[in-house]
Order: sequence, then C-alpha cells, then structure tokens
Amino acid sequence: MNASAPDEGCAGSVRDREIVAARVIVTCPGRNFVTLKIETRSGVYGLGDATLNGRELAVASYLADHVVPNLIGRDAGRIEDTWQFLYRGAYWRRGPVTMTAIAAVDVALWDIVAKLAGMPLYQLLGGRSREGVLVYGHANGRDIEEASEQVGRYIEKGFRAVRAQCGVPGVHKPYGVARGKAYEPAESELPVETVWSTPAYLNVVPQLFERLRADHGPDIELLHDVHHRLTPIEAARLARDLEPYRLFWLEDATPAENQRAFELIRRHSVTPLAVGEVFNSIWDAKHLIEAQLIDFIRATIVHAGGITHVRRLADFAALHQVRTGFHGATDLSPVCMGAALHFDTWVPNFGIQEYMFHTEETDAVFPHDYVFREGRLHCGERPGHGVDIDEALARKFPYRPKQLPVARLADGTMWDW
Ligand code: CS2
Ligand code: MG
Repeated sequence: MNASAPDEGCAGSVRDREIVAARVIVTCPGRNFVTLKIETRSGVYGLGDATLNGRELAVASYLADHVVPNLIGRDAGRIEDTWQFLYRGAYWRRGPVTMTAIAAVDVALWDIVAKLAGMPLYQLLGGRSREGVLVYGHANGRDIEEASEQVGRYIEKGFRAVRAQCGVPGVHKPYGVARGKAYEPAESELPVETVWSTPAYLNVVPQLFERLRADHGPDIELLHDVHHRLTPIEAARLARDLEPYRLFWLEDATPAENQRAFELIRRHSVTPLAVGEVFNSIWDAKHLIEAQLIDFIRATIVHAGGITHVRRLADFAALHQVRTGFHGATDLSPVCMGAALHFDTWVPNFGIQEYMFHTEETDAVFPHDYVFREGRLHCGERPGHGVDIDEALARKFPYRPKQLPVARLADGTMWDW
C-alpha cells in the first residue's frame, strides 16, 4: 500500500475500513437464504446475498471455510482488489458456487463503502439514470383461463409487465405453476420428479398468449419463460408462433451452454430473447452478446460475481445494444434485490427487473427500504443498498434441506427442468 496514500477520505480512513469480522448467516424464513455480513473497525457493516437455490450449504462452506479467513484485516475499500484476489486466487475459476461467494463479498463491500461515504449505492455507481425501475410479476395458472385471470390481477395491482405461465395438458407438475400460496420450486428435501412433454407445451403456449392479448389488449408487456426445455429448432418454432402476440421477451428458450444455438432461433424469429439467470460469468454470454443473439441479459448480481463483475457485463452488453433484465425470483434474497435495484437505477442499458413478492417472514428477517409503486420498484435513499438483516429473528428459522425438481420425458429420459 502506498505509504503516501491519503489515509482519510470520503469513505473514512483505512483504519475505519479494516475488516475485523465476517460471518455467514443461513436462515429459512419461508425458504432458505444465505447472507454474508462483513464488519469493519468503524462499526459499519455490509451485507451480501449468497443464496444458491438447492445448493445453499456449498456456498456457505465456501465462504466460511475458504473466503472469510482471507478477509480479516483487509481494507473494505479495496473492492476491486478483493474481487481480483478472490477470483484469481481461487485458481479454480468461475462456476455458480465460486461466483456466488465472490458476489456476496463484493456486494457487502460496496454496501460498506457507500455507507461510509454516506450515499445510496446507486450514487456510488454513477448516479440516478431513471425514476423507478420497471418490474414484471409472475402470473400463472393451472390452465389458460386461470393464468389470464391472474394476469388481470397483476394489471390491477399496477404492473405494466407480467410473465405468464400455464399448465400443460397431460403434464403433471408443470413448470412455473404455483401449487400453493406462493410459487416455490425447491419444495422437497430430494428432487421431485416431474414429466415434460414438448409437443403438448408447443401446442398450448401460443393459445395462452392469443387469449392474453384478447383478454388484456396490446399494451401490457407479456413475458414467458421456456426454462431451458426446447431444442434450438423447437425454440425457433415457438418464437415464430408467438410473434403475433408481441412478447417483451421469450426467456431461456434453449440451454445456452452452446451459445451458437441461438443463431438458429434468431434466423427464424424477431421475438426478443432473454437468457442468463444461470450464468455466472461474462464468458457465459460473450458470443450471445457480441453476435446480438439475445436482447436481454439476465445474469444477476448474486450469481455472477457481484456488482464489480456484472457492471462489466452490463457495459459489454451496452456496446451491442443488449439490455439488462435481472433475475429476481424468490430464491434471491431481499439483499440481492436491494443491490439490484440500485444497480438498475444507475445502469444506462436497463431493460426490466424481475420481481416476485417475498413472504412476510422473509421481509421481516430482511427489512428494506425499496417500494413498489405504479409498476416500478423504487430503491431508497439510505446509504448503502438499503437492506438489513434481523439476526435474532433469522436464528428462529433454521436451515431446511430443499432441492429443485428434475424433469424427465414420458419415456424416462432425463430432461432440463
Ligand atoms: C425462474 C426461476 O424466475 C425465473 O425466471 O427461472 O424461478 C428459477 O426457476 C428459480 O430461480 C430457480 O431457483
Ligand atoms: Mg427463468
């Protein structure tokens, strides 16, 4: 460290910023969450979400056993250097567990520095680019009728964009359809086996959106999540079949390990495409973005290395007119949502933010200052990302082993859930 470097600045002194403690908090207020809390000598602390649905304890151990010992004594203000240390120093690079752990540290450090500087996180990133953040809600139904009724209820709540999913005739436990009060796919200790039928799905989805346009008109933005289930040519067919209904986006149309697969979809349709909630690095999306094979990148702060990495991804996307569309399901905690909203408030190439209501228990454990108003979420003006954790309350909700479902075809072939 340069001895002549100023010791006192807008984010306190190096001594103020010294990391003196860090701990991993696992809690289950309605569902499992993993949170990293980093404390500095000044008493200011930061929070980062480290939740990886169905693999929470892997990240908790990665943080507690391999990362936290390296944080003690570091300057919390050296956000970039810490990111580089954790990324290059791991030797084993990338992957959802590593990048979720790095993300938790990164977001906690951004939270600390913004608090010490006395500014909301969006200001530290570069200031406000918009008043409020357009969000989309999740409507679903066991059949088209029920799904359309729920879309109507989201419109009544003020949503300007709604994702719609519905049951698939002959398919037991279809993706995206709630089987209780709130939609929570990680419902059992071991994976629930579901069955998938592409023909039945390809038949019902165009009917769903024909009905939604007939019931709700041309103005509401409609989205749909294929959830990785189709081959590229099947995805191309669905994207083309949906063109009359002008979707805001068709999500995860086909698995994206082979980024070039999207060239086939692009050749056949102008339906906008979104991908990336399972991505954890800019490299997962490089060709998709460079070749403009997608319109929205969904990689989010909690799983893609935090603000420091996602900022690079967003800037790269902006060069190719690709916009952000962050993942925002209930298995991303309010800590991630808070940080994402500050990022969304700043980022120039913002597209839309997914917003699923957390349970009341979750909101009680994670008090926050963001609010929904007229179809948009508004982050608060408090220093940092505006989300806290009630540790005493968190302790009342012990971890409960849960895993995501799996999917098979009718003949037993393993498929993508
Ligand atoms: C879905 C998620 O929100 C979405 O777009 O893909 O609900 C996803 O199934 C879960 O986050 C998996 O944990
Ligand atoms: Mg999705």
